[in-house]
Amino acid sequence: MLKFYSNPLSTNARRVWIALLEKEIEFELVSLKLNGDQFQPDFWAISPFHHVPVLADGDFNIIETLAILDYLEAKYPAIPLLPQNARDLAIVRMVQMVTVNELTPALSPFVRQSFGGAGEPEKLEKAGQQVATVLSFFEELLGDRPFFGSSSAITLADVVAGVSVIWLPELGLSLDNYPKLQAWGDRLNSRPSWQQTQASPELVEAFKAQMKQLMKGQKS
Ligand SMILES: N[C@@H](CCC(=O)N[C@@H](CS)C(=O)NCC(=O)O)C(=O)O
Repeated sequence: MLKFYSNPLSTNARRVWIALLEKEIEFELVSLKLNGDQFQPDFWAISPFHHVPVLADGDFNIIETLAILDYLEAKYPAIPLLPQNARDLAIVRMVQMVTVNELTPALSPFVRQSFGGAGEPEKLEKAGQQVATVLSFFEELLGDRPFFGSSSAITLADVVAGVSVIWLPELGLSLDNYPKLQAWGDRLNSRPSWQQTQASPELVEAFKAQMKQLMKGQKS
């Protein structure tokens, strides 16, 4: 059986977890705490950059979220998460890559701030503009369809972008100017795969408290 190395608070691992559930693939969940256990030799041997997620299929270990998603799609095509036609496939890839290359780095100063880090107004302003550019691009690309690149079924674009976009309000980044994305986020959040992989509020609060302590240590 597939082994899925994860952590309940990892956005990257959540993407793989959602894909596994959406595709109804059986797997064994191995949960890491990421409190140093990712540096244990056994795990380091399968994940050379000590990150989750990792998917182990027999003796084949796959790292990198997007590679894992592609592997699952190719090996388990019965419930597809990628469209077939060229235009929609390009939409899915654009959304995936813009999420990873443009949105994720822009969120760093907001994440820092949410953990009590020093707010750096210039950085926040610039990053806020970048987030707005991404959201406008996504709003346009989604159009009147329920999912990115599909009128009928969830795609890997929804899985990858959704996990980040639904988090934005918690970081103080409103979705009010993006009604289509807001409705799309609600649609994703109501799916069993999203609800099942939602980290518990207790876990989130404990993590925030731990990060705030760390930030305090860095300031003093
Ligand atoms: N590019 C990797 C990034 C994975 C990543 O950054 N994972 C984080 C959790 S979201 C992690 O394992 N951090 C622990 C560490 O780096 O020691 C991917 O897309 O899978």
